[in-house]
Amino acid sequence: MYDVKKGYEVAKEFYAQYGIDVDKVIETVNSTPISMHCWQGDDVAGCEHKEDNSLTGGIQATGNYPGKARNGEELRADIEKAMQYIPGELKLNLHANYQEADSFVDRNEIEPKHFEKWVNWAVEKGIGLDFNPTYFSHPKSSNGTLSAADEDVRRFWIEHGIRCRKIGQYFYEKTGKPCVINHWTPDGDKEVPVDTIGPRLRLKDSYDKIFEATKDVKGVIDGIESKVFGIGAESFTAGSHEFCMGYVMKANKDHIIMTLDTGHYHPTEVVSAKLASIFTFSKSVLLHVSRPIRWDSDHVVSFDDETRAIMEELVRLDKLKDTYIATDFFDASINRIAAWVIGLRNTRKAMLAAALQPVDKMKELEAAGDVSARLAYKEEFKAAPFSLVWDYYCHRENAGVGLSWLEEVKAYEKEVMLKRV
Ligand code: RNT
Ligand code: ZN
Repeated sequence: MYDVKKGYEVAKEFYAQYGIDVDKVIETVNSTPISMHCWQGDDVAGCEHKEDNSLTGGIQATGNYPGKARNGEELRADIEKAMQYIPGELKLNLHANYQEADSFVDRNEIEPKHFEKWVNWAVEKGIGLDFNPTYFSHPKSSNGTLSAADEDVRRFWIEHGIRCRKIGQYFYEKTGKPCVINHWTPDGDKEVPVDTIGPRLRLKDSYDKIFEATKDVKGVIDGIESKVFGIGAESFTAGSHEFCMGYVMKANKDHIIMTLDTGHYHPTEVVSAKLASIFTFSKSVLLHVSRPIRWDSDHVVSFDDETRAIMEELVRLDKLKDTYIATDFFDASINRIAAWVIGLRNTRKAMLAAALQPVDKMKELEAAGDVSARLAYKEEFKAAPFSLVWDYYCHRENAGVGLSWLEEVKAYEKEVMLKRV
C-alpha cells in the first residue's frame, strides 16, 4: 500500500492552486445520499411467495453467476457486505416485490407490515428507504398495467400504486427520512398502435387517481420514469419522455418530479444534456444511474464520460443537493456484490471528480467571453489528481482503498455465496 496521506497532501496542494478546498468538497460528496438499488442482489427476483419469479416488463438480467441471494435475509447480508465498501451516505431502494409476508400477498394487498423486516434493518443501520411499485413480473402485467384497456386490470394496478405511496409514508415515519418513490410502468407495444393516445390518457388518469387517493400522504417524493422502448415494446411506450415530462410539469407539485434513467433514451441522447432544461421548470429530479450498451442493458455503472458529465452538470448547476441520485443496474454475469461495489463506487467517484473543479472560476471566464480559457480549464481537470483524494476519502471512511475490497468480497463469495445451492 502506498502512502495515502502523502498522496492526499500532494493533491491538496494541487487543488489549492485553484482555490479548491479539498476537505470541504469531501464533506459535500460524503453527505450527498446515493440510493442503492436492492435488485442487483437477486436479478430483480424479489421475495414474494410465488411459483413463477421470472422477470418481465421488457427488462432482462443476463448472466448466470452463482450465489445470488434467495430471500430477504440473504439479500440484506449481501447488501451490508457491499455497503462496507461504498463510502458516503447511502439509502436503500426497495421494490414492492421485496415484501416479506409469510405467505403470498398480491400486489393490490400489500401493507406496511409486509416490509417490517426491511424497516427494522434500515432503522438499525440509520439509513433511509426508497421505494418502487412493481408494475411487472406479474400475470396481470402482460397487457398493460396503469394504461391497460381492461378496467379491472387497470384498477388492480392503481390500487398497487396507492398502497405503495402509503408504504412510502410508513418508511418515512420509521426512518425519519423522506421516501423517494419511482413510478415506472413497462406498458408499451411491439408495433406502433393505431390508437396512441388512449393508453396515455388512461395512464394519466391512473396517476391522477393514485395521487388523489393518497393526497394526505406525507414524506414521499414521486419520480415519474419515462422510457423510449423495452424488449417486446420496441415501437411504443405509453410512458414516453414527453408523456412523463408533460405529466410532471402539468401536475406542478413539488413532490412530483421527473426520473431520468441513463438507459432510457435514444443512443445519441444523454441525460447530462437534459438536466438544465428540467431544472428550469422543476425543483428537483430523480436519477437512475445505469449504463446502456446498445440498448437499456443495465450494465454496472462505469466511471465513464456520461456518468462524469452528469455529475459535472449537477455541480455546475449547483443542483447536487436537489437531485435524488439512485442506481439502477442488474448484472447477473459477475459477483453481484462486486457489481454493486464497482457501480456505486464509480457513481460516488464521478461526483467527487466533478466537485473538485474550479466551477466559479470557469463560469467567470465564460461570462467574460474567454472561451479559450474555458476549454483549457475543462480539459485540464479531466486528468487532475482526484484519485489521490478518492483513495484518502475511502481510507478515512474505512471503505477500502483501491482494490483491497476485492479479496474480501471473494472470500465472502467462497464462504457464503457459493454455499447457497
Ligand atoms: C426499467 C426501469 C426501472 C427498473 C427498476 C427495476 O427500464 O429502469 O427503473 O430498472 O424498476
Ligand atoms: Zn430505471
